[in-house]
Amino acid sequence: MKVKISVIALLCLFSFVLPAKIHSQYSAKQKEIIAEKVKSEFLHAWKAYKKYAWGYDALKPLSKTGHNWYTESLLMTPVDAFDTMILMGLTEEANEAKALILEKLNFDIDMRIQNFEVVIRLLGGLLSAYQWDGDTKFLDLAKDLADRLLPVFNSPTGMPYRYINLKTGKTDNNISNPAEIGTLFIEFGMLSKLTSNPVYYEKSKKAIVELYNRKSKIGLVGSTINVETGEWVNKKSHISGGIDSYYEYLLKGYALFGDKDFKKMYDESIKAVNKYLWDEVEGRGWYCIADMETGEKLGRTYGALDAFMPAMLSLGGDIARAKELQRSGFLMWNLFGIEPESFDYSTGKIIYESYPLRPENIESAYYLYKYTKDEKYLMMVETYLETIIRHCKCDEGYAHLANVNTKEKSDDMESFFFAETLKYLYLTFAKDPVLDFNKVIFNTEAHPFKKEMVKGKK
Ligand code: DMJ
Repeated sequence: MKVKISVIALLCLFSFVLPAKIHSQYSAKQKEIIAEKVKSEFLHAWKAYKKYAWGYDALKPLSKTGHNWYTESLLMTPVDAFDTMILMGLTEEANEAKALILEKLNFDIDMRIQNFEVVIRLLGGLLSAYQWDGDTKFLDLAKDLADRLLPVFNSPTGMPYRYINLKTGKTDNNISNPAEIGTLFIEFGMLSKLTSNPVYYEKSKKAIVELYNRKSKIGLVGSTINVETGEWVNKKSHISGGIDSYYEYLLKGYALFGDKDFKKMYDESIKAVNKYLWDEVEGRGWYCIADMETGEKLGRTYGALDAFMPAMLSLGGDIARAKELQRSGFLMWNLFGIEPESFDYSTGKIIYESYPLRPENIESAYYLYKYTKDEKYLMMVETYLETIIRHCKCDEGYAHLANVNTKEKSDDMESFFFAETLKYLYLTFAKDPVLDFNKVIFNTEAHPFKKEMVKGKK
């Protein structure tokens, strides 16, 4: 144990050096300057997409080419980026993205797609575009997409298949996970409110409830489940990728729609998560991996995806735990000069060394700043901004890091960099009321859904 403690301590000593420019206090003017800086970084990335990948799903920033996820483009980047442009006041760019989307986006394609990714990025992006821009063509596109996706719920349990063909409705892949099953409700639920058609709300609610009903006796869920038989395939419980946004949507289902079933499900679930997964090492809190049936600890890893948790905890009212966990998230970022995908917090050893421009650590500091007004969270977000610029910026756009130790880049720029990472960086410093934090609920891809759109709607 002593050896492990000293490893972390040594890593802290050698790595915990904040970028020189970071402020310790922030005047209104300084915040405005930082917000403007984020905006110009957004433009740097968007111009590169425009120049080399216009009409494709995403830019490959090193080879300077366009890239599609599937055989044809679904315009992932423009749809994901659109509401960030609106919030940043980038009218010209928003108009050109809108024209492209309305002219080219077409879902009538014989193409197999992953339901979860398409829902959080495209359905979420289109619904948000409609709410912030007002053009009903966005809503028509969202409805067309959702209608094509509905057959995913036609499994014996009502939990969705992972893949579907957009034209034929043919589904496949019956081994899914809590995140892909549960992280549909905010988008489908919102569509029901906006179209007054309850079918989307009902089917996506049934899916998440069916998953919840299969939690273990001690209240945890596992990593993978068969949506046809309802049997768990992998019983490892954690809060990381594959489970993360299932918990997020239990909470947001109540926060956005006021549906009390969701409050009950969230309260029960978070109790078990905190009882069995919360872990402390050297006076710092983390969440571990444990067996969903017994609670036996199976691993002590934390990473970039887990870092969404302080945002969720603070939205759920547990500010104290959120603050403590964010302290760990900030340490993780600084230990390596930028956060790794995953590391062992008891030894400091990196498990996955990439950094694909993820937003979660920033999102959590943003939420905590909104709730506490403590400037230390501004300092954290500025640190995140400066290190991302330093290590990920390239001549044309921004690139993932293949390795946070060597800072070697890899040839990708995910659409969530526009939808989430740059949005949270900007909103932390932007002058109110670009967006009133209390009046929106972000979907898991940071598309802000307006609570007023739900009020009084069945
Ligand atoms: C995003 O697509 C969403 O935030 C999702 O919930 C998790 N992963 C990425 C960002 O890291």
